[in-house]
Amino acid sequence: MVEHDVGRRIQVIVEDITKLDVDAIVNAANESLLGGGGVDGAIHRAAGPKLLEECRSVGGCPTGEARITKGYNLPARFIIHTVGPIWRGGNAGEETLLRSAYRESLIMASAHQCRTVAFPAISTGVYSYPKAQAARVAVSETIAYLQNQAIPETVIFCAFDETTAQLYRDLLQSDE
Ligand code: AR6
Repeated sequence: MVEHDVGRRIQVIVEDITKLDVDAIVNAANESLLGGGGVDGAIHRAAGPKLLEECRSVGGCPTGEARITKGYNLPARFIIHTVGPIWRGGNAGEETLLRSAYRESLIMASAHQCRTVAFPAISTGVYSYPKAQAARVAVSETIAYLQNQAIPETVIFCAFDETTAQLYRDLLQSDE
C-alpha cells in the first residue's frame, strides 16, 4: 500500500508519555533494558515492578534495535523499548543508529498490530543527540515508514517540552 498523505497520521503533543492511552509507547532505554533515568525511569516507575521482571528475561537490546514488553500499570498496552545512540560528535554512525531505532520500533508496532504508537525524543536527553537533528531523523524516518505501511495508523511525537514540539511541527509543516 502506498499512502501519500501521511501528514494526517502524525501528531505532535507535549505530555508525559506514561499518561498516554495508546496501543504502544516507545521507551528510550539503554542496552541493559534494566531501567535508568529520564523517560526510562518514568516508564518503570509508572508501569510497576513487573516491567523490570519481564525486561530481565528479555536479556538486553543492542543500540538501534527494539524489544517489546507488556505495559503493566500503564494505560498503554505495550512498551516498545529501543536504544538510541549516545552522541559522540556525529561521526560515529549516530544518525544511522537513530534511524534504525525509529524504524525497528515502527516494525515492532506493526508486528503487534499497534494502531497508535507514541515516541519520546529518543537520545536527546542523557544521550545528548542535538534536538533539531534528532527531530529531523524522527520525522523523516517515520514518514518513510508510514508511506509503505497502513499500521500503525497514527504516530504521536510526544515531546516533554514546547521547544522540542515546535521542532517537530516546523518539520511537518515544511513537508506539506
Ligand atoms: N515523557 C516524555 N518525554 C520525556 C519524559 C516523559 N515522562 N521524561 C523525559 N522525556 P532521555 P536518552 C524526554 O534522557 O537521551 C536513561 O537513563 C526528555 O526530555 O530519557 O535516549 C536510559 O536508561 C528527552 O527529550 O533518553 C538510558 O541510559 C527525551 O525524553 C539513557 O537515559 C529522551 O531523554 C537514554 O538517553
